[in-house]
Amino acid sequence: MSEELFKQMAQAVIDGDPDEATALAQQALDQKVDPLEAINRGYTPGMDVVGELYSTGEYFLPDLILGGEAMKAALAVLEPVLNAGGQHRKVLGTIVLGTVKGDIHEIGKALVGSMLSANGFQVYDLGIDIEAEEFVVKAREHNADIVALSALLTTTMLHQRDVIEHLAEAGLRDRVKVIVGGSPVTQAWSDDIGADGYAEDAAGAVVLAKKLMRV
Ligand code: B12
Repeated sequence: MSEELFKQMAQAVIDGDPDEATALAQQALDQKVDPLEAINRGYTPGMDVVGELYSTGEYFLPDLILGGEAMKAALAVLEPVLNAGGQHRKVLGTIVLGTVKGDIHEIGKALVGSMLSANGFQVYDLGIDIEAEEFVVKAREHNADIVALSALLTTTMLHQRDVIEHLAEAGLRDRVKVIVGGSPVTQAWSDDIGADGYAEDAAGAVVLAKKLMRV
């Protein structure tokens, strides 16, 4: 039964229909479908189709925007449930998170932030289009254990390296771990720029952050 619901969720994103995406998210909660599964098997595959249609020239920028709006509408319903129960646990570590300079993709980054906080991390989400210097300032201010960098463009992933260099210049690199992610990012890239780890998705980010904090 969930398979059909997942297909409808993907379709709501492909159609750029926030109302339908919201209704389906509510339906999933009513039917006790795991919200993370709804995101990973319903809405995200829809986003992938939107991306493919955009790259083949069948969709244009407004279609990307509408797809993003539909996904955000669904997350607004699902994220509070993902976050529930994460409030009173011992803090596992402090994470400064953001999308790097020149990049305004926020959906995946926000999901990573929600999952990390739901799993016991204190997360400071700086937002999108964040300068390398700002990551350094906030890492110092919050005494961060981990800086988490999102990049969705092949052009902006280069700024992940800049942040690592800025942290080193500020003398923080030996006490702050850096994790990287976003669709063009790979383990090879993470190794290449000297990051401490890469994860493919939000659940993987939690596993990685726990591993780095040795919990
Ligand atoms: C929605 C979208 C947009 C929306 C974003 C809306 C928003 N509020 O975020 C808008 C319309 C603004 C947009 C703009 C652009 N976009 Co766009 N966009 C997308 C799209 C369709 C979906 C992205 C998304 O939200 N996915 C869903 C989330 C859940 O997945 P995710 O972001 O990958 O995140 C997951 C993982 O990557 C990982 N993760 C993410 N961050 C991190 C961080 C860490 C530390 C870790 C561990 C893990 C991790 O976990 C997340 C959750 O599972 C993608 C295609 C795609 N399939 O990726 C194109 C795509 C990324 N966009 C693209 C392009 C070209 C653009 C524009 C340049 C278009 C233009 N001509 O203006 C602009 C760039 C603007 C800018 N300067 O940033 C290209 C990038 C090509 C490339 N290789 O560089 C893509 C791949 C589309 C395509 N196939 O051509 N876009």
